[in-house]
Amino acid sequence: MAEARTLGESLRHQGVSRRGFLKFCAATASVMALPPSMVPVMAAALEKARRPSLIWLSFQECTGCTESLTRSHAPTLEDLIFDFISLDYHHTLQAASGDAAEAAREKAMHENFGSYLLVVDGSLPNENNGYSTIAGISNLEMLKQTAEGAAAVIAVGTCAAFGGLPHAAPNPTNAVPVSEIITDKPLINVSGCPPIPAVISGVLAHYLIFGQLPELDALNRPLAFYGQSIHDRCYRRSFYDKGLFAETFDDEGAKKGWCLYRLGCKGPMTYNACATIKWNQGLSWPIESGHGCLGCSEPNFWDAGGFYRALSIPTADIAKTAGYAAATGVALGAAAGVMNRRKTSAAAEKHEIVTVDDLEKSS
Ligand code: FSX
Repeated sequence: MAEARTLGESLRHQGVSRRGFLKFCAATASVMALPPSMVPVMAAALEKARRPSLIWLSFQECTGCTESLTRSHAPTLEDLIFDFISLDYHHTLQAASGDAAEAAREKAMHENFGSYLLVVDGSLPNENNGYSTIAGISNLEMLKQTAEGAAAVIAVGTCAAFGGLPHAAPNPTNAVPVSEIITDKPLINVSGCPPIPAVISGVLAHYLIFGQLPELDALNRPLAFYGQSIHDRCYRRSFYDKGLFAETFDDEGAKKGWCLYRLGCKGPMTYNACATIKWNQGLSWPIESGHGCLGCSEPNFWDAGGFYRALSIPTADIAKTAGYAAATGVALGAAAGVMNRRKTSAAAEKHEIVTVDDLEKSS
């Protein structure tokens, strides 16, 4: 259960040194894109903060979000974060099972009413309440019960944020995101299938430090992590700007690390921090491994017309634009960018993925 002592006291009790604590604050500030001047402010705020109770509910999902969190390296930011919170209920990580597990959830809700954090992964079956249950309680009912006393709700993963895989056609359970059920609480979407673990912990750290959710984008995602597209920060971007594209996964262009746009990369329509934070302890990320971005942090990415279909500028248009750009000295990136914005602006505003096929159907 949440402890009365402050985080500073709790960390000292666990033998975390002052130096280790400040290193944690500096790493967290960097992940959250905060200036170094914020480190002492964070340290002071965290010292005084009390470990909040956190209840984590998992509904229709693949457990990838929890896997992502547990695959983070050690000693981790995430380890420290879990010293900073009291994780009172989590199906996969808790030791208790059966009645004892449910009793822990009820105790945490009761003792911390109004102040605990609720994390949800997975979407909600909104059609057949018996489709997915925990301890005989439907997912819908458990979410409503648990959200009632929560200070804020964090929807982790694209399933909880936008419906995700269970929402994909034909959506047999009428899966809906958390935001369609809980409308009277501060709610943040940490999308991605799965999300980057440092983004999950960064959001938790922000809440602990500032006592509120961070600044959000139009889809309720933290701007610090979802404020720029994959395309904007991609290290292959210079090849896109020069009109150099891989045409197959094993051609000369692919071997030279050229842009994966024509192989279906959804980077231009996808907002996430993979290009900067990366995965596997910052080792690599999909595009660095030679595979285009699937757009997994955007709504409807499973139904968006094919992971390997190119986005909205048909190949012929790219060629035309490249010719025009070469002839006039206008950079392809700028010209293609204008074309891309014009053709997809309505969808882009909603951050939806639009493929060539979609455009051809609608024209
Ligand atoms: Fe969904 Fe997460 Fe993808 Fe899986 O909990 S976001 S299917 S990684 O597990 O919810």
